[in-house]
Amino acid sequence: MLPNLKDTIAAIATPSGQGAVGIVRLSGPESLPIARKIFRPQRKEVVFESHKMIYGKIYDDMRLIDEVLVCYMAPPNSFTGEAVVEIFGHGGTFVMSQLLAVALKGGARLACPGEFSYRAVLYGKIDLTQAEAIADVIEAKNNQALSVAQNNLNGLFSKEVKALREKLVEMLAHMEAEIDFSTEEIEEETLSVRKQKLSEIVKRISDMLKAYQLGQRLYHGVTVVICGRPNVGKSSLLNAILKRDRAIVSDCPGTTRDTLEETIHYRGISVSFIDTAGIRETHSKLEQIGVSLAYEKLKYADLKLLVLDSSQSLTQEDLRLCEEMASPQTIFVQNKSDLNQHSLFQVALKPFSSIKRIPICALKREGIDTLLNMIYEQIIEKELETDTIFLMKERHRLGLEQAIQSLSACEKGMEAHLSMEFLTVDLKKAIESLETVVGRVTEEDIYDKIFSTFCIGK
Ligand SMILES: Nc1nc2c(ncn2[C@@H]2O[C@H](COP(=O)(O)OP(=O)(O)OP(=O)(O)O)[C@@H](O)[C@H]2O)c(=O)[nH]1
Ligand SMILES: [Mg+2]
Repeated sequence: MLPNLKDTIAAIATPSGQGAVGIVRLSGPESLPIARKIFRPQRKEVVFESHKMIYGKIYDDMRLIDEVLVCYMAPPNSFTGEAVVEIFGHGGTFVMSQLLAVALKGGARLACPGEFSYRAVLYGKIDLTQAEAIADVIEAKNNQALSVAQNNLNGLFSKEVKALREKLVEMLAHMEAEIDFSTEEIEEETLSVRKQKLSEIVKRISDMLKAYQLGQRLYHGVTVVICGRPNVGKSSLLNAILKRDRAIVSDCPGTTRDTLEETIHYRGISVSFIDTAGIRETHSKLEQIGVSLAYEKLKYADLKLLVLDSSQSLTQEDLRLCEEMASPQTIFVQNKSDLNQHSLFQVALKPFSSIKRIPICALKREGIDTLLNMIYEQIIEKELETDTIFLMKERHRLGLEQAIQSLSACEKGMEAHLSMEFLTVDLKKAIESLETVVGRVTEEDIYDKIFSTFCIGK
């Protein structure tokens, strides 16, 4: 449900807990009158000027609540674009809740989750992607995610989408003019120039979609599944990565039955490693469950480590797994490099020369850093070299994908020499899809889909 925008809202804007300073924020038409009611400046003659701190005390009738600094921000030069008052008090949980209570008693309503940011969007202070980025900056779990969120907050992403939208609007205007007037009067863009422009826009949007996946990985972290037949050293590898004995290791094939998941932070990215049961045909019910769990985890892996025992020749099971898993998302980990390599080991691997591989010794923790680096490069670094801006929301992806679909339909239509009326329908759809990414969605949509997930005070 949409909150009432006529209300003046208040909330504690700083995190709960002990802090040197805490802020209660008010936004709305009554902010200043409420501040006048509850705040007594030290120097009686001072007047509220925009963006100026005033020192004084907050009272609940006669009862002193806190010694504070108060800052008034006149519209439209505030975070929400409305009249905003921020009260900087002493940051204890109790004091803050008392300050908030006085503001509410003075006539404000407690803000709904995300309502400050929601108002900021409605009053044109920030756009949707920036509002979402606020939540992301606050929630960002690691450095990479933080810089991605900041990119969005700075509006880089929306600037790009808006620029693409402008180009399409311009093209649409030309095309509509051609429908309305006879073609001699209009300086006509040739069909090929127009096609060229469209395909450039499609290319740019597909780059952004690729970056979406990377953004997801940076933000949520990545999952790496360790798999292979029994006894090759999967659990030893997990332990070597974690530098502690997390998983049971034994020379008895079929030791690991369950999946074990542990997360490390590597160069600012959280990487979850999942150790799985050794994959083999088995009559043991428990082991069978373990094997199907392993396959389940493999489905959602960002990267797969297929562990092989290089001191032995590849078994039928190894070969089957190599074939099943041969893909750019797989690394062959040749374990037990401390033992003599079996003479047939490399020979058997010949058909898989395109797959990345690395020798390691999990037992002595040799080659682990190189492996981690390889994982990092595989998932992150290569793609980071692109200059694309990263997106983080499913909503962005959907909007961009729909835009591409409509643009492709438009391109096909051009090739088939369809009439301009048909082409403009697709173009309009594409423009609308881009608009769902940066704005112009219904207000109810905005509130329900985005802001209601924020915490109060943002
Ligand atoms: N020499 C040598 N032995 C290793 C190495 N890595 C693991 N092993 C041994 O190989 C045996 C199996 O190791 P695990 O880590 O339990 O193997 P696993 O793949 O998890 O086995 P399952 O859980 O049964 O599927 C143990 O005896 C380990 O000590 C290594 O690098 N060199
Ligand atoms: Mg194991």
